[in-house]
Amino acid sequence: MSSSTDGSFRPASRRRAVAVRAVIAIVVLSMAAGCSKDDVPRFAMPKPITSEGHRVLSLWQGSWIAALFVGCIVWGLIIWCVVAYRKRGESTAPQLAFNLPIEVLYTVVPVIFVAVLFYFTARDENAIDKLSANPDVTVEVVGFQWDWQFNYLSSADDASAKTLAQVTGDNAHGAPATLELPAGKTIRFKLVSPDVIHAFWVPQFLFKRDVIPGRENQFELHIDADQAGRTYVGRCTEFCGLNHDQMIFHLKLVDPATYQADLVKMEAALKSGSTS
Ligand SMILES: [Cu+2]
Repeated sequence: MSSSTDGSFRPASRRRAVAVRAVIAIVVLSMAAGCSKDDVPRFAMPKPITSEGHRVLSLWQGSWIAALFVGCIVWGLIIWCVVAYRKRGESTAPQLAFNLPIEVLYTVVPVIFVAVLFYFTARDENAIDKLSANPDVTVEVVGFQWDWQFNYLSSADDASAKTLAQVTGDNAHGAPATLELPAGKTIRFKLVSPDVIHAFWVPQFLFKRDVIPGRENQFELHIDADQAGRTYVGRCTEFCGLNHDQMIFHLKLVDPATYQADLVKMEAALKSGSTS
């Protein structure tokens, strides 16, 4: 027992419980107060450059904050138990068989956490996997040992699509393919492979997908409008043989007018048989 500020006596355990609650409240309030989206750390993720990437980043940040919140409570309780219930003498500690309310609590609370994480993950996965009827640009991505070919298609419809332009890399001679895309537009990617499994990845997309022989994988990304003028490096992320590490390409983002002008040049190059 100890004396409180108003002169009355308050049990030490109650005082500790109040202190724990105060610490939790301070942590939660300091995380929430005055935090704009850009203030939240990215937890080792690159800065996203697509609408879908921003969505993935929010999910990643939310999961980390929830995990850290739970972690702080667990670490705090462990430290509290170690300090408050340390050995003080030779007498045997009280032997407790079970505590039903506590057991119900530590079963129900984790189930709620998992359900919440599942809900947000399923919601975002469905949104990211959605395909539009008429994307602005459709690119067939051919991953092969150990390079990339990009076929710009006239439409997303497999039956009627024609190849407008083609870019093929030559990583063996230090000339990776350049995938040029317009910023501010929706891009449909169709992934195919003639040989083994590869994986298409641009780190700043915060997204990657396998390139599988005999199966066409599709997805869409909407590139941020402020990305015109930027270039990034894309990679294969599925070990696909001896020169897997050299299987890179460049992503070049331009404004839509520049893209249209360059596409006309690439179409002319394909017709004349002088594609890169
Ligand atoms: Cu590879």
